[in-house]
Amino acid sequence: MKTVFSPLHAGHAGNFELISGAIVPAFEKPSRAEFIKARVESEKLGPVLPPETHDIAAAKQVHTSDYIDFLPTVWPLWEESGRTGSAIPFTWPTRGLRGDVRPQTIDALLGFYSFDGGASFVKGTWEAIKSSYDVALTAAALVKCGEISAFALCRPPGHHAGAAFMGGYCYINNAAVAAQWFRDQGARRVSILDLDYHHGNGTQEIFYSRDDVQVLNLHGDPMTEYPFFLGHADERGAGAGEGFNVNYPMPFGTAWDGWNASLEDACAKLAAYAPEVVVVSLGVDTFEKDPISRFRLKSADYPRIGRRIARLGLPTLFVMEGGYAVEEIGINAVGVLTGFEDR
Ligand code: FKS
Ligand code: ZN
Repeated sequence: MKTVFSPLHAGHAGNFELISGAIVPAFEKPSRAEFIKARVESEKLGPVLPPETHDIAAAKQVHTSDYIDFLPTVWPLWEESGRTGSAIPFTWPTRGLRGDVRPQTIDALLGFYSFDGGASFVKGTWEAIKSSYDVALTAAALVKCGEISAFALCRPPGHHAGAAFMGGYCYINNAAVAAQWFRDQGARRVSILDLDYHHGNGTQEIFYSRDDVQVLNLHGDPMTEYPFFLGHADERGAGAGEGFNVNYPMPFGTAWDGWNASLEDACAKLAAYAPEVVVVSLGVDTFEKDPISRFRLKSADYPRIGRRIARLGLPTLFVMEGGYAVEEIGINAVGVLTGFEDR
């Protein structure tokens, strides 16, 4: 399997986040991608290719044009306002406030285009976002051109980003962009299988009213787990999309047996939908030693996931999302991929 990777992710570094009452270095850090790349190489998964540069237009097929245009302006506006450090949102137009009026200062715009303070900017953040987008589309093109599968080693991740907002370490929704790109290239139906520990609220929002992209999501129950405000089992899609969004919220402590039962059900629904291509939002923060998550999957479980996905017999694009146990992130992520190749 070919991997697409860009070193430009590394400029998105030194970010901070608010967690458990303290501001700490962000868990989403450059070494994550480097450990995965190292494991791709040591396991001889296949060649590691640089991305080709893609026009930003494909991002605007799933995100609003004004949101995408905002992203490269953040750091310049931040510097113009005389600040250093990290640009972090801190005020949101929630219930009772005006979310329909686009404000004018950088602090206001950061809040207007986000749902939490988890997507911050440093100097190299936009270049990393763009490279992650290029990685996803380059890997998607490999699948379109006949590869059975490809691995988009994206960083930053994407599945929390909605049509007009960032959050949860995510800016451009790489998996959604790729799925839409497959549609625009002629695929009639695309399935997105989101295996990250956290619900892919952005992906759900983007495709919620559509029947041409099926979205299946396995995750920690939002009653108790981030992102809290989406991802319940009764969210099944709207209008033409009714029945094409499927959520599998699971309790803290879920281990292989419980998680695999959800995977089996999701795979059955996916097979019944008969898509032309599958996009896997590959998060490995379901791991028992993940520092911010509460499922109990073991390293030996990840190849089993890959084997199950391979049994669908469909062209498959793997798009990297979360995973914070950096020592094992490569073993687990690449474990899915070698499992897919049944080796
Ligand atoms: C407050 C604590 C909230 C945010 C967790 C974000 C998870 C991101 C992810 C992704 F795949 F997008 F990377 N924790 N700062 O793993 O879902
Ligand atoms: Zn996650």
